[in-house]
Amino acid sequence: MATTTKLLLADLVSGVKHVPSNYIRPISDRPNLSDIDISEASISLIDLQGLNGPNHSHVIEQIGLACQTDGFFQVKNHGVPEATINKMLNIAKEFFRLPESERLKSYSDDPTRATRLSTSFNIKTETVSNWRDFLRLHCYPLQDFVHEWPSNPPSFREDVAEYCTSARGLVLRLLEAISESLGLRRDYIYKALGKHGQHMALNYYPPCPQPELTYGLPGHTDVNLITVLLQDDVPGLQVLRNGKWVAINPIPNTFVVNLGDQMQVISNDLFKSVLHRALVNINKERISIPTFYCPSPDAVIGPATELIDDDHPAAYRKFTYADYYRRFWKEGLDTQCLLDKFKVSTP
Ligand SMILES: O=C(O)CCC(=O)C(=O)O
Repeated sequence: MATTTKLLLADLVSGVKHVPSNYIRPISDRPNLSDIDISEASISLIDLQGLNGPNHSHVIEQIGLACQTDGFFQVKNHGVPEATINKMLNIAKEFFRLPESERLKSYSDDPTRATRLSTSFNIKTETVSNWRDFLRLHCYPLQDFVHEWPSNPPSFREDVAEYCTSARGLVLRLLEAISESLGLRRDYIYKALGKHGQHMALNYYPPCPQPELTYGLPGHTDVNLITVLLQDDVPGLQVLRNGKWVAINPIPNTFVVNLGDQMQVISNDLFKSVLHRALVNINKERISIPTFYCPSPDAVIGPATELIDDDHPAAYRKFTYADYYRRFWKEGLDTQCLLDKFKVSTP
């Protein structure tokens, strides 16, 4: 076979009939139908409209329960306008359809870059590749980063800025509700994040001729505080619940919310950062757009003092988010127990 110098998966595999060997997972680590939960019970869909009226406490209870049991929930009536969502999905699609030479202007394999197009997860450290290209953008504070973003398609910066500003508004409401559901002051989590950070990824999963051999993303937890995921109409996301994978199939105009490792730490293990993965599709490309909300690098993260007592000692030591984040990119997605390395050591 001729050698190729293609950097991005979409260009490398256009028209291939077989998954290249470096994308094939060992047999014990492939999407396996017997591991999939086909019962009806999916992840809760919570109506956020209720936060503003007499149902407020009920919605807070629903959020708290979902955070304790699944670490995942879906939201509707979330306040992000449908037009903003549609523009975001369309501009992402247009970006990944640009000619290779145009997309490659944003390419970098350096995970410390604030704006970069890359492939798989971390091609410098991983042994098996993932069936994904992604554009990663830092987006808060917006004015610090927007000038670095792609300027093609021409409305990219405007459409993405509108989306991420609105997504941030949703995250801030969720942070208040989650603080309240933990019995903390409503601004507790907001104030625990230093100057705050917001990143997003535009994930592009090309059609895959043998989806049973590989992953778009293998099982991983999110390193950040909370993720709000927008997905197009192609299924692929699965969440681990009681040892089985549960699909979260797309519902138009809703978001999937999941807690990341930092929320598990702040909640002193009351709330969970849960494994999830993305499968790929034989016929269809798929786009998903996670907004990763995070502490600023210098923020010191640890369990909320109010959640520590004799019966519930602090489960984690204090650390800076920069420390945690650096270790995440170094050790890779296959490290399922990064949180354990920040636990208070037991005698
Ligand atoms: O594509 C998805 O549905 C999940 C994406 C994800 O987990 C991630 O980007 O970390």
